[in-house]
Amino acid sequence: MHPEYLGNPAFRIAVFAPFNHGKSTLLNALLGNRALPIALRPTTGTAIVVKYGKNIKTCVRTNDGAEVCENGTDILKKFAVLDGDRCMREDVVSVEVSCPHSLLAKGVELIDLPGTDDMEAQNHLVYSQLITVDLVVQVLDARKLFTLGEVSKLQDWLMNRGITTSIFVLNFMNLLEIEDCKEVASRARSLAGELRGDLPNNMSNLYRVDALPALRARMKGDVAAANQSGILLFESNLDRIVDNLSPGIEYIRLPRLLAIREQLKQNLLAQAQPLETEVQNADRDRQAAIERLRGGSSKSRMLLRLA
Ligand SMILES: Nc1nc2c(ncn2[C@@H]2O[C@H](COP(=O)(O)OP(=O)(O)OP(=O)(O)O)[C@@H](O)[C@H]2O)c(=O)[nH]1
Ligand SMILES: [Mg+2]
Repeated sequence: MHPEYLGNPAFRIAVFAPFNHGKSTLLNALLGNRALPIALRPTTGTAIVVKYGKNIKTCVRTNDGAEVCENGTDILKKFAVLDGDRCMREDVVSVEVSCPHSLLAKGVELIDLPGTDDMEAQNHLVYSQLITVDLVVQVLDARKLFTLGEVSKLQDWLMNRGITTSIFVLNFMNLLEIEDCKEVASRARSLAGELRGDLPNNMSNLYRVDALPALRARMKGDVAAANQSGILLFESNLDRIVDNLSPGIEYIRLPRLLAIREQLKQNLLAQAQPLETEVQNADRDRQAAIERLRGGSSKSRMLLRLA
């Protein structure tokens, strides 16, 4: 976690889901631009932080200290997309895209993350990023019958780290048969109801967005289609959530620091335990040796006095 975590004025929102759930498509739909790489195979290959800028521009820093900045986002293909073996580039330190958008202009940062459940390195990166964000947007795939168990495992992980602000986006409803929509929607509602966390009562934690139709509608400027895709409602509610949570951001962040500090403490204690046992054993052996010497010959007693 960054040492300036508590003082960072940006409100950070990250998307979270297994690969191919439409995380990048959702963010693109919000931005109204195909800025972030999207594809059918595992795609996003690092944390891409989207910040406000008048024009679209990408800056990549690598571990040799170099920084490459280019207009547009084409260089993401080189630095921020998984290779044919679904591996990330190890030399990339940070990737930032600047983009014009009213949410970003307010100081929001959107973070596109790699998908989980494919490679361990990506999982590790995603989880290390999640503990630094103020709101987690969990994307659900309506075509997969998600169980409460699957989703609440993540929720437990978040809660154990003091992360209580997350919302759900139900994607791919546009690909379901009409008769299945009702059941999936009701399942998602009950799941979101069980996992409300700390959002204000008057704010929903579940949004239906058809990410790809939303992106297409946004790019065409088709307001009716955008409305139908759910992206407009999602966007305006995201705005409300940010307005509502931003003033008390320290109350979101401090519990996380405390939870993480506690976890680190417990980890360190667990690591110290074998050493502690070894020291105790050595102490016990020494005491036993001393006792033996006490009961022994005068030569032993002389050694004892020296001990
Ligand atoms: N039909 C349909 N396709 C979608 C929708 N949302 C996303 N897709 C497609 O699903 C595929 C995966 O989308 P991405 O946005 O790259 O998924 P992701 O979760 O970012 O994937 P990773 O970066 O690999 O973790 C792309 O081919 C998108 O075009 C949707 O609502 N409807
Ligand atoms: Mg992606």
